[in-house]
Parts: sequence; structure tokens; C-alpha cells
Amino acid sequence: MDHGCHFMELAMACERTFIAIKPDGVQRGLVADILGRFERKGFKLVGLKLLTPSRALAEQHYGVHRERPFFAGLVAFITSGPVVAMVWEGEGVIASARVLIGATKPLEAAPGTIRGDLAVDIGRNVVHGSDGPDTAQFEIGLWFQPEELSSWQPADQAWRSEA
Ligand code: IDP
Ligand code: MG
Repeated sequence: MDHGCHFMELAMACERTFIAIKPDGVQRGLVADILGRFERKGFKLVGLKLLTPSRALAEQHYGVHRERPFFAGLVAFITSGPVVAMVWEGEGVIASARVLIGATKPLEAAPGTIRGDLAVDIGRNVVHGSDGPDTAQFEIGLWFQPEELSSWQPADQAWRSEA
């Protein structure tokens, strides 16, 4: 698949991942903080939109948790208001985003991570990130149409890519 990572592709995989700021993050005014962490890290924003997910979208997104006791509450919460849906691109971005996000339980998330800094409740942990390459591909396709994603090269790409 063409991920738009044309320039100076190096050994590490140039990947895309799906990140969402959940309704609590939007309601608490944390959009700029959360988005800015990915930006400052050096990843490239290739998709961005604000939407309130439909029940069908939420149930597909969290389909792996369908049998879990928290599923109904999780779907009710994620559909309760606007979510900022994003696709970020870069070398190792899938695993790195999970590190930036921190542990699922915010009380166990390290300081410096998004959940470690900004959350206390597992059901209100402010952000979602794909947990692997297959999930990332599925979630990007679920939340975005191909034409909603922009392949672009930062003007300082050559400088960024120097070893
Ligand atoms: P992740 O978001 O860190 O990938 P998952 O295990 O995939 O965590 O769970 C998806 C989301 O479901 C979590 O972010 C959290 O909001 C919610 N969740 C997971 N486990 C529980 C639980 O035990 N109680 C309530 N909500 C949960
Ligand atoms: Mg997960």
C-alpha cells in the first residue's frame, strides 16, 4: 500500500496509525495538548476530522470488545459527543503512539504519557491509538475515506530524515 512515505525511506517501516481524542478529551479542552504531542514528537498529520461517531461505527471500532462487560458503556460514551479522529504517519508511529498514550489504566500510566498526565479513569482515558499494524489498517479504513487522507512532504523532510 502506498503510505506516501516516498522520501529517503530508511530501514524502519514508515507506517500510519489511527488516533482518536475521545469525547472526554474534547469536552475537557485537551485537543491542542494531545494533538501537539504527536506533532512535536515529529510525526506527520495526514488525516484530521471532528465527528460524533454513529453507534455502528463505534461498535465496529470496538468490535473486539463486544463480549466484555464494559462494551455497552464504552459504545455509549464514545458516541456521546464529538471525537477528533486522526491519522498520523512516520517511522514506527504505531508502537510509538502507544508509548506516548500510556497504559490503558490511567493510574498505571507513566507520568509524561497522555493518560499519565491527563486522566485517572479507565473509562475516561481521553485517547485511542491503534495497537498494531492490522488494527491500524482496519481502523484507518473504518474512520476515513481514502480521499480524506493527504500524502504530503514537510518542507524540512530532508533535514528530518538525516541519520
Ligand atoms: P486501549 O485503549 O489502551 O487499547 P483496550 O483494552 O483496547 O485499551 O480497551 C479499549 C477501551 O475500553 C479502553 O481505552 C477503555 O476506555 C475501555 N476499557 C478497557 N477496559 C475497561 C474496563 O475494565 N472497564 C471500563 N472500560 C474499559
Ligand atoms: Mg485497544
